[in-house]
Amino acid sequence: MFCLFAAIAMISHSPSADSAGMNGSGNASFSTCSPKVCIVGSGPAAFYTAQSLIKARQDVEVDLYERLPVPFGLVRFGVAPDHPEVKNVINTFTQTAKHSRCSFYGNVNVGKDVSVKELQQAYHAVVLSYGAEGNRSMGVPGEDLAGVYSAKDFVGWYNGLKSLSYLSCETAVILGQGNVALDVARVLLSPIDILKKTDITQPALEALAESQVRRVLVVGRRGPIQVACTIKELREMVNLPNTRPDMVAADFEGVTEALKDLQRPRKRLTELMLKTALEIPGEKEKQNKASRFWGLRFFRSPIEILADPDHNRTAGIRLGVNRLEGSGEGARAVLTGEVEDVTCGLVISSIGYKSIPIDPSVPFDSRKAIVPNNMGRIEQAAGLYCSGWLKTGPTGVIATTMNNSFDTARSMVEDMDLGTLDVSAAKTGSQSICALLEKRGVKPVTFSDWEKIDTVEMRRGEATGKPREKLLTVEEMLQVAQK
Ligand SMILES: Cc1cc2nc3c(=O)[nH]c(=O)nc-3n(C[C@H](O)[C@H](O)[C@H](O)COP(=O)(O)OP(=O)(O)OC[C@H]3O[C@@H](n4cnc5c(N)ncnc54)[C@H](O)[C@@H]3O)c2cc1C
Ligand SMILES: NC(=O)c1ccc[n+]([C@@H]2O[C@H](COP(=O)([O-])OP(=O)(O)OC[C@H]3O[C@@H](n4cnc5c(N)ncnc54)[C@H](OP(=O)(O)O)[C@@H]3O)[C@@H](O)[C@H]2O)c1
Ligand SMILES: *[C@@H]1O[C@H](CO)[C@@H](O)[C@H](O)[C@H]1NC(C)=O
Ligand SMILES: *[C@@H]1O[C@H](CO)[C@@H](O)[C@H](O)[C@H]1NC(C)=O
Ligand SMILES: *[C@@H]1O[C@H](CO)[C@@H](O)[C@H](O)[C@H]1NC(C)=O
Ligand SMILES: *[C@@H]1O[C@H](CO)[C@@H](O)[C@H](O)[C@H]1NC(C)=O
Ligand SMILES: CC(=O)N[C@H]1CO[C@H](CO)[C@@H](O)[C@@H]1O
Repeated sequence: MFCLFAAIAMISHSPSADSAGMNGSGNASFSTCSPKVCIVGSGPAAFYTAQSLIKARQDVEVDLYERLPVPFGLVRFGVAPDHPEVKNVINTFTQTAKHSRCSFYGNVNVGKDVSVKELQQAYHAVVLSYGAEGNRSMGVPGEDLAGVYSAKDFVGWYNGLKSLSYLSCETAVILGQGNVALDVARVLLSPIDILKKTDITQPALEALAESQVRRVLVVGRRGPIQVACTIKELREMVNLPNTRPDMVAADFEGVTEALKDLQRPRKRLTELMLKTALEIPGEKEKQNKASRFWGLRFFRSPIEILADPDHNRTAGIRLGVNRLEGSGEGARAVLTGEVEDVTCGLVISSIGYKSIPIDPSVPFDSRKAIVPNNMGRIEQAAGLYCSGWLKTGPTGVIATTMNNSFDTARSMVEDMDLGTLDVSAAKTGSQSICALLEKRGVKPVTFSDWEKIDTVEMRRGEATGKPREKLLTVEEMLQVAQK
């Protein structure tokens, strides 16, 4: 109560007090009493939650804590290099980060460097927006052989998060038929001339230039009507230069008849698949010259990764043949007992990401792999909120994440207005957290530090005609940031 009174008094008596409170750099009593919110993560969920909070309340101050020295989450480390237009959201995120009531602290691993309890003591509210950093595992023998990767690691490799590569085989099998699977298939088969103009990492570009991979099979456990990808991404495969689709016409039995019952987006997607599958190969001139193939395979579940006994490497995959129970999007795959072996040297499991718990004090539903919440309010934990993939599970495009983050911000503002989220006591915010981090030898990377990294990356890219050449290790990033 006292704080609120002081703030009002200051605004009405001093013409400069308003700006002192608003820009967050003044340290009048108004500033210490404004609601302080901390967000864990700096992907789309974190930035859209911050943006919405700052807009809805003129007094709230928001600090973002990010594990990596660089911001933007999957926009930097997930989105495919040949989709630069998707990354334009970075401009909006940068505006938010530069807002006077928003601060970025990179290189802070929440759960390790600082606990959620400590954040809760320093802030009125804590929003967990740390995404889905784990992978769903196939749970089949051979998953740990050389030549088997999760899509998460493979995507991380071409986007600068990991070092791995083994592309000296002819056939790659991708499990799962979502958009991530198609991203991976497209990058594996894209002409180097296209990739070299993107922000793909140099080591990945070099490995892809030498790649022996000629054939990529994208395998789903259910049928054509149940694929998880969207039409834009399928069309990109169909139009990929120098490649030819290689489908099994028998997989499409009954699909033409089922078209009439499908909703419009699913119907158009299925029509494109049908046309691609049933088109006579070699019909188009470009197809005659194609030296690379991609195909969707249906009704197959992974049973075992087969090893080359001499080298302990992947030599193939055993797939179980399924039949469908039920119809439409809810149909279930059931093993028939029949199996089929496919020779391949590379297996990429793209069956979805998975959130992981980062702090034992936070409720976590391990079955659904999300934080249990009601409109972003974490259940049984006052002052704790969540947004993004941690809240919903690892599905949805950036626009979906934006919507659900706005919903979380709306819940928070409601709670502040109603008083169910108490923001009356003064909180120390980043001041005490930074002191803690310093004691622990952790040096946060600020947003202007990130801008130094950004500048270096763009300058390095200019030399080779790419939008940027990413720094590949945390050490390198810190070196540039802290210069
Ligand atoms: C491979 C791939 C490609 C995609 N391509 C597209 C696309 O083309 N178009 C589209 O619209 N959508 C795309 N998406 C979906 C989109 O990326 C997601 O909707 C969105 O990124 C989810 O946002 P988020 O903030 O919840 O998670 P994330 O983007 O994952 O952000 C989470 C952040 O939290 C940080 N973090 C994790 N743990 C900690 C910790 N302990 N302490 C502090 N920080 C932590 C992470 O480093 C990360 O920066 C793609 C997704 C994937 C996986
Ligand atoms: N360009 C873009 O806009 C873009 C790019 C990348 C990602 N994204 C978005 O990011 C989100 C995540 O994408 P995603 O591809 O990781 O996930 P997804 O869309 O959920 O696809 C997962 C795929 O894995 C399969 N699968 C799941 N568990 C399996 C199992 N145990 N065995 C075999 N197959 C299994 C699913 O089949 P079932 O259907 O049978 O479960 C599905 O085909 C999606 O919403 C996607 O649209 C968008
Ligand atoms: C913020 O407020 C302080 C104190 O009134 C003032 O000196 C400073 O110039 C302001 N900064 C910005 C960026 O507005
Ligand atoms: C503002 O805070 C800083 C340290 O946080 C302190 O050094 C300074 O004296 C304070 N200024 C005023 C006007 O209170
Ligand atoms: C393959 O694995 C087996 C058992 O793990 C091991 O004994 C053998 O030395 C390995 N061979 C090679 C070539 O790595
Ligand atoms: C986001 O919300 C808006 C407004 O409610 C809606 O029109 C839009 O379809 C939603 N987008 C997604 C991807 O969910
Ligand atoms: C194939 C793969 O990369 N699997 C990883 C999935 O994530 C777990 C941890 O959650 C790792 O242990 C696996 O190696």
